[in-house]
Amino acid sequence: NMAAGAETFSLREVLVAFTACVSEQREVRVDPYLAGWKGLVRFLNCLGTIFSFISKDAVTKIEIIENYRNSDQREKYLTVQSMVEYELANGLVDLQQRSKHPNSGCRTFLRLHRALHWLQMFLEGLRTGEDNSKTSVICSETYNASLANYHPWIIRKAAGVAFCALPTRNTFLETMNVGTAEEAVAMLGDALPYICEVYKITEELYAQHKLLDLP
Ligand code: 1PZ
Repeated sequence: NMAAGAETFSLREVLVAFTACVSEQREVRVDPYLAGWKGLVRFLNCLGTIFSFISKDAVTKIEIIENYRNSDQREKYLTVQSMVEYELANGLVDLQQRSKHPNSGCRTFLRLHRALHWLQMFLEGLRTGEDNSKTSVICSETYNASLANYHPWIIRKAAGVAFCALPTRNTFLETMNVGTAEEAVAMLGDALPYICEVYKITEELYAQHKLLDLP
């Protein structure tokens, strides 16, 4: 049985949040980005406790950035562009190894950014997959092609075990609560270009400032 309120949850809200991320000046807004991630975490929690170690890490990272958004420097963290500019100009980023600023906005955001790349590939795999394809296979293939490269063996192993608990593609699409599997596929088709755009803008920004390998 679903907890009260959970039945109103829909992955649509998540995708709507990502559509609101890019500003007219092509900047990535932090608040809707975090709102999108919070929705993803709620969705992940619906899939079972075996995914808790993943959602906990995502929550930790969301909260680190939220704390910057609630601090005296909140204006500096309005967009990813202003965050990068502010933290770099003030020496708030550890570039070689984690020491004085282990939880900089830049390095924390980079972890979510890498996970967004996986998400983009995973949702595209789901969207274009055969009716009877296995979500666990789509998930592990896209994970191995992206995020896994940044994770130590023990995490890759735990992730692989968790993926086995994923339901079939059709059940997974229905868990998204956007209607039938066909309707979910249509929504993914509408929403994915926005996620790709958010990813692309961030990737270019980080590349330009040589921040893609932040420890
Ligand atoms: C639908 C199935 C969900 C599969 C999720 C696939 C991603 C697996 C990620 C497993 C990593 C969890 C443990 C934490 C690892 C951290 O070490 C890393 C690096 O952070 P650092 O150690 O440098 O501080 N954290 C990450 O890479 C962020 C991972 C966030 C993953 C969020 C997934 C949200 C899924 C939504 C599902 C629709």
